[in-house]
Amino acid sequence: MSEYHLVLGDPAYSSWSLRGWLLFHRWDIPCSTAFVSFSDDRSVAEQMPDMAPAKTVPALRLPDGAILGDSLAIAEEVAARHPDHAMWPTDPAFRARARDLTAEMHAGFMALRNACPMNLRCAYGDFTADDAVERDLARLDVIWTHALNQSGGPWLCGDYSIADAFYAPVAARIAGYGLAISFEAADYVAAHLADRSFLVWRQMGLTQGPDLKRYAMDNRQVPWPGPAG
Ligand SMILES: N[C@@H](CCC(=O)N[C@@H](CS)C(=O)NCC(=O)O)C(=O)O
Repeated sequence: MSEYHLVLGDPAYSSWSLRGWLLFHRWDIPCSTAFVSFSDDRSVAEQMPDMAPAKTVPALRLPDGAILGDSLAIAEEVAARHPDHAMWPTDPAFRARARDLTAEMHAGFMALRNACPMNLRCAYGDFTADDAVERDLARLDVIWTHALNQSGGPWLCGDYSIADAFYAPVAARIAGYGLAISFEAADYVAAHLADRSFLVWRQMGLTQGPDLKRYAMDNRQVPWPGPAG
C-alpha cells in the first residue's frame, strides 16, 4: 500500500464525502478512490469491509494501512502529513480561527443539514426555511462575515483551507435551496460554486449513480445557481 485510499458516497448526495474528497483534490494530493452506493441494500459498512472498523464515508486508508472513519480526523491527519501544503493556515490567528470554524461545522448546523439534504442535481425556487434552519443560517452569517472581514475573502482564513472544504456542502445547500443570507455570505457561497474542485465534484454528482428519491423535495425546481463546469 503506497498511497492514500479514499472511500466515498454518491457524489450528488454525500456531503461528508465532498469534504473528504476536497482535502485531496484541492491540494493535489494523490489518492485512489472507491465509491459505495446509497441505493445499495447493504449498509455503507457492509459495502466496504476492507475499511473496517470505519462505518461511514468518507473513510480513508493511510499509506501505512491505518484506517480513519471521520472527516475531521482525516483532515487533521492529512494536514499533519503534508505541512508544506498549509491545509491549515500558517498564520497563527487564521489557523486558530480555521480550527474553530471547522469544529463548529463538524459538530453543528443540524437543523440545516436535516431540513436541506445536499442534492447537487437540483435547485429549488420556493423552499421555506423553518425557524431552526433560520437560526443556523443566522449563525453561519455571523461566523462567515466575521472571518471574511478578517481575511478579506474570498476564503474564510486567507488562502483556501480545511475550514473552507468543510463549509463547501453547506454553501451548496444554501445555493440549492435558495436560502436567504447576507451579501457577504452570498459572495462566499458563490466562491464555492465557482471553485474548480467543487465543479469537478459536482460533475461527478451529475453523472454518477441513480437519482435517489429520498433526497428529492416537492418544491419547484430552478436552474442550478452556479457555473455548470
Ligand atoms: N462524522 C462523520 C460523518 C460521516 C457520515 O455520516 N457519512 C454519511 C454519508 S454523508 C454516511 O456514511 N452514512 C451512512 C451511515 O450512517 O450508515 C464524518 O465526519 O465523516
